[in-house]
Formats: sequence, C-alpha cells, structure tokens
Amino acid sequence: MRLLPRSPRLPLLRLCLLVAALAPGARAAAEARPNVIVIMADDLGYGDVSAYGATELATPHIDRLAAEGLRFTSGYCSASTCTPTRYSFLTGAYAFRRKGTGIAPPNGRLVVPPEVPTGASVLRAAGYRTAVIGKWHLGLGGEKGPDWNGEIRPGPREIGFEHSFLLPTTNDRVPQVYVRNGRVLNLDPADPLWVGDRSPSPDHVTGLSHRSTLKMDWSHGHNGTIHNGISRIGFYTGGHAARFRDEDLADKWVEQSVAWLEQVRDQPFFLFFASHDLHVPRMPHERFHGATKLGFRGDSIAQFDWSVGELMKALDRLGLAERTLVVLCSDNGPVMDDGYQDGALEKRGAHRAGGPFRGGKYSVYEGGTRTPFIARWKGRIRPGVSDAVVCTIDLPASLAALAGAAVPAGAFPDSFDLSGALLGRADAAGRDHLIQQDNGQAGNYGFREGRWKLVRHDSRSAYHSVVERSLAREPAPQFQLFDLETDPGETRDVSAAHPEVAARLQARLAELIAAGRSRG
Ligand code: NG6
Ligand code: CA
Repeated sequence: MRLLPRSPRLPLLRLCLLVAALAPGARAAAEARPNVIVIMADDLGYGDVSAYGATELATPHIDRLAAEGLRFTSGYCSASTCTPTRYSFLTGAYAFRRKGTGIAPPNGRLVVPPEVPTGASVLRAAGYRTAVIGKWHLGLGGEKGPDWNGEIRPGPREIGFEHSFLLPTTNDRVPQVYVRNGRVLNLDPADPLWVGDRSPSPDHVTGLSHRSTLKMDWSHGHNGTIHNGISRIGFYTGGHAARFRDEDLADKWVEQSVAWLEQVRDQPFFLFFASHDLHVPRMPHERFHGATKLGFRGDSIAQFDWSVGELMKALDRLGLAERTLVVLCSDNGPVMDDGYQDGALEKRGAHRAGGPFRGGKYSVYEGGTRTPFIARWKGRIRPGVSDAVVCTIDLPASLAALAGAAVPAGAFPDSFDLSGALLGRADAAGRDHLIQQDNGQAGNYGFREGRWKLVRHDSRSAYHSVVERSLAREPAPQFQLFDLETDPGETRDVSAAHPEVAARLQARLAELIAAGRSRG
C-alpha cells in the first residue's frame, strides 16, 4: 500500500501524511485490515455438513473452521440458483433487479457490467491483490459471448479480479476447459474450440446417440456433447489439448490457490475460492470414491471438505491464519437429482441435505437459500454460534468496511455492512429483513423479517425442489406466512391467524422491490 505521494514539491504535505500514517490509530487500522478468502461451495445444503447436524457423513475440516470461528444458523445466499447468488455476492445488488442474471448458458455474456463496482474492484482499489479461482458461471465476453479462441473480454479482470483461473460455466455445461486470465489454457490454435447450442453435424457424438457408452448416465437434459464419458448441456468441438478431467477439478483449484497465496502473502489479498463441489456431474477424484456411504454426492462433499482443509493448511504454513478472515458459504441449497443418475436419492438413507428446512435448490422456501455460513478470523472472532441473519449479498459492503475501502456512491444497493455481526461483536445486529429469490424469472420471493417468513409465488409454475415439484398436485398458493421460530420447516401457513403480519410483510416486500434498492 502506498501511503505517501512521491512529489518532492510538497514536503509539508508529505510530512503531515507521514505523521498521520504513523499515528497509532492509523497504523492499527492498516494492520487490522484482514486478508479475505471467501470459499463458496456449489449446491451445499444446510444439512450437508456435520457441524450443521449431518450424521451420515463427516466434514472434519469444515467442522474445524466452525469450531475456530462463528457458525451462523441464519446464514443465507441470496438466491436458490448459482448465477444470481454469484451476481449479488459480487455487486451487492439483488439479482431480480437486473434482467439476464438467471442461470448462465454456455455461450452467455458477462452478466456484471464492467462499470458496476464489485466487492473485488473496491478491494482492489484499496490496495488488495484479488483473485477468483474455480467456477465462474457469470458469463464471459461482450454481446457476442466469449471468443473462445482469442482474448475473452470482458471477464473477471474488468470487474476487479486481477487474477483468474476459471471453469467458465458449470461443469454440466460445455466446454471442459480452464480459462486463465482471459485465455483458454493449453489451447492449440490448430485445433480451435467451437461451442454452440445446436449439434454441429448429424454424426456428432452425443449422450442421445451414444448413451450406452456413458460412464454416468443422464436423467434429464444433459445429453449433448460427450467428454470424459459424461454428456453435457450444449455442444463443442476442438480444443482437445485444453480439456480437463472432471476428477481433477478440486485438485486444480487447490493447487492454483495455494500457488497464488504464496505469491501474494505479503500484501493484503482477497481470494474468491469457487469450488465446483457438489454440483453435477458429481465426479470426484478417484481417491474420494466411496469416501462416504452416500454415493458421489456425499463423496463430493468429502472432496470439498478436503479442499477447505488444504486452504487452512496453507494459511497455517504461511503464517496467515491470524491475518485472514475466511468465510465459507454456499451458492444455493441442495438438490438430489439435478440431471444425472448418480444415486444421490437412492443412497441418501437418513441424510437430509436441507437439514430441518423445506425445499432446496430452485425454491424460495428456507432450504433454497439457508445454507452453511461460517466466518473464521483466528484471534479476532470469538468462536461460537450466531443466530444473526447474514447473507452472501452483504459481503461486498462488509468486506469493504473491514478493509477500510471507500465504496463509490450508489454502489452495493442491497448490501449491508454486517462486519460487526460477522466478527461476532455483541452489540452488532444482523439483518432485520432479507429477500430470497429463486432463479429470478418467475417472480417468486421469500421474505424473512425476524421470526416471520412470507412466501410469494407470482408464477403458477413455481419452482419447489425437484422432488416437491414432481409430488405437487396443486399449484403453490400465492402468499404463505410461516413462523420460523415455532415452525422452521415451513409446514403451517399462519396467514389466517396473523393477517396484519401477512399484510405488513406483503407491503414491505413490494416496497423494497419497487424502490430498486434497500439502503438509503
Ligand atoms: C438447470 C439444469 C441443472 C443445473 C442448473 C444450474 C437442466 C434440466 N437443469 O437448468 O442441471 O445445471 O441449471 O445449476 O438442464 S446452478 O447451480 O449452476 O445454478
Ligand atoms: Ca449452485
């Protein structure tokens, strides 16, 4: 961090700045700026972690993180699918406020406009080194989408990440290549990469034409181009030297992250570690096959837990554990069958991925967004459990506050500075309300205010969890009210018993949606 201007013509100013910079308060503030690692799991449910009550599998590394930090019991992501949660995590704005923020297709353009400030750009401007490593799924490139054979711009670099090493979409979508700082890694120009949403030729090998050859069969969709014995959403040809094995993703994220941490260890840093576990296709490394009795879904959780342990080990080895705030969260709630026959449902036994909550991925019931949320900063956060309501959408404002970074006017319109609650300060509160959304197109919302939870389904084709959807005989009612204190599983609609609460929440939700922002 450069505190002093270099101009020799301003000796007095330099002197004043020097004195100010060395004043105990200023020095303490600078020293107190934490490094930050946000570890975001993919599709990890509240009940998928032993620290959150799972009994059918063990997550020792995540449990250690929880034991050394604050485990939130009302920690949320803002949406029950991936792209909108990630959009809001970066921009501090609810994704339903912006069109085109639903699940991004293989050739989708970057959904965060480069002029919009992000948590990464604000920390970068404050002198942090910034990187994103792992699953991106926020689109890449301009209007025409990514130029797979050239420079892929705009992308993470244009929105604040000086370093990026990405799985561009999500691994059930094409293509299976890494994109490092705007270029497909190991791409042979003689074998260009083509990506599309239509089969490129009648004889193109797909999960439909060659279903019997697959090492993991699909159950719905996911029957396009085959790579590594798994058929995907979408089609691609070429780029063979650049293609990775699904089994190696977790190792790659850890290897790349540890290398980057070693490189930046002496400067303040922000690492967004975006694991692909446990999204489909769940194909963990061979050494995790059978790690749990729950099949590849459980084994992917074991692999994710291992990744968390490796990052903690690196922080310990580099002497950074006491200078680094680690936040562990998920991008949406759990799902069993999300397109492949991997035995998740058949092998789940007594495991309840959503914990005590109703719904999961795609749903605005609690299970869709209430997910594991842990904050650890050794020596600063007193270990414990917190019931403060915190959400991934609050990280931009909270991290900026902890870093002493200036937030541009109008930025982060729905992100609250909850740094006090994250650090477990007794006098600091969490949110007093939170809007939960699904993928964002259907107009469905959850709205939590204290103990109350309003559910608003504007669409008759409302998403529940996949299981609920297949069982549902009736369309969801438009409004439901639940008392989370006595009924965390959202089983009893109490709107008739509390009409004034239902009306107040309906009005406040409508107001917050119409206002375009939740902060002044
Ligand atoms: C859905 C896919 C699902 C998954 C999801 C994105 C079908 C039928 N379903 O459209 O498999 O890819 O998108 O998941 O294709 S997310 O976690 O990245 O949001
Ligand atoms: Ca996800």
